[in-house]
Amino acid sequence: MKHFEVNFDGLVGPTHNYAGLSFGNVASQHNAKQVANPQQAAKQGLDKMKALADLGFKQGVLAPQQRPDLQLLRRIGFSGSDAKVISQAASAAPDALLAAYSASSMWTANAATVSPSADTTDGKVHFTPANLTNKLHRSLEPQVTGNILRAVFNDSKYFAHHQHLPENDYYGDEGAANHTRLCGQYGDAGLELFVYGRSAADASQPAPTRYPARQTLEASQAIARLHGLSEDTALFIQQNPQVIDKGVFHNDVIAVGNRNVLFYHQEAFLDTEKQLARMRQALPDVDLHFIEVPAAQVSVEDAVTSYLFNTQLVSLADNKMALIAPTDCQENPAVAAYLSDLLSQDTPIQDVHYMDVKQSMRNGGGPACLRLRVALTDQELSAVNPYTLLDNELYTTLNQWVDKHYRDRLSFDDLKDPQLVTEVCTALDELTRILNIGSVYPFQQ
Ligand code: SUG
Repeated sequence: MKHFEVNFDGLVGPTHNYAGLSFGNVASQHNAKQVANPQQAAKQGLDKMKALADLGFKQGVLAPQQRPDLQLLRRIGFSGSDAKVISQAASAAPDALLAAYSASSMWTANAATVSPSADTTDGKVHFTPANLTNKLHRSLEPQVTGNILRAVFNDSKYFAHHQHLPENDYYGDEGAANHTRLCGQYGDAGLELFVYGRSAADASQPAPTRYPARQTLEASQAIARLHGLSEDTALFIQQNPQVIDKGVFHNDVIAVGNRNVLFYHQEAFLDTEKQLARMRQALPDVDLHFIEVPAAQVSVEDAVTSYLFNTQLVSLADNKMALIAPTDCQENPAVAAYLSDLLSQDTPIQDVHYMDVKQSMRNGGGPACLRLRVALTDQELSAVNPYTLLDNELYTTLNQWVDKHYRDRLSFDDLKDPQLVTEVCTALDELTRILNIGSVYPFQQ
């Protein structure tokens, strides 16, 4: 049997904009109210997917969400025609209109947590959409995310889908952004690392004081239970609260793992040595490589602005690996120097490929935020909806679809235009046919 890690990237939706919605995410706050270019954002994302596919990796596409979320606006008291709802919200509750319009589902690292079949007791691949309770605009995603995941992984013989966790910050869950997996080969049983920001039950535990900890220990434990992971298969690690307070709102902004390699910043975790010892103990037969980036070489601030750790760490031949990094890493002198030093060392990481995903980066979303990793056997892969797997034809079709339907500038004032609602629905209706995912959106039901 063959095994693959397939990256499912979020297709950037037609309403991509800069609304400053994410307190604790430095880029989102810093770039609030800039004019966005949804067309360029979607194309940068498609180019990243194509580059990975061209390197020989399996690459999938996840559809964006329906925006604006008119159900949110109606639920908070706006009524009448869609146009009236939008114009009323624009003057009486502009923040709610911005939340309703966010294209944040593009960051599919936050779509769900996925446990591969080699780790789970029933031998199925398990999916739990993230509830994303910490931010209003993101809390609108889990239901439709679940619909989309079911339409892509649509075979109960191989895939188990769970409902998202209860919608309260006690069970705040941000999905795969706080989850990584160490293993020998993708098909071997692995160790799933769940990184949380605070304990909801025990307020005496360390927690950040400036910015929110979005993921709780209780949420991570619930996901491990739902997915049928044993005590030996799940390790719960606390993120260093001080780095959350410096803008590390998800663990994938400060650490990334792939197979036998964990690449992380010196200040990423609490009790780092103890946790590394546990990893070694849990995987005695795996030749683990812990690549710790010293704060003296790359500060947490440089990691946050460059997204050095929001890189995709991918496997090449002969147990070598490459980083898929944002071009911002080339532009930061400390990070560029670190990477050239890293490549001269004897570690599995032997190459770096740079991608321009600046439209997404300005909202705090790097290459790794834009993808959900799913490790699959060849049998499981053949049960995936084939229309969502990227090849040259789908790349061309999706580019044409973007050209036809997307605007090349979007500002807050543009969100008041009721024509945008119709434009998005027309585009998404066509997309569901391209990706053959059925009626996943509220407007189609
Ligand atoms: O949740 N930004 C996203 C970025 C998510 C990045 N994902 C990972 N690290 N995996 C967030 O903060 C900003 C939207 C705005 O301000 O318009 C936003 O939602």
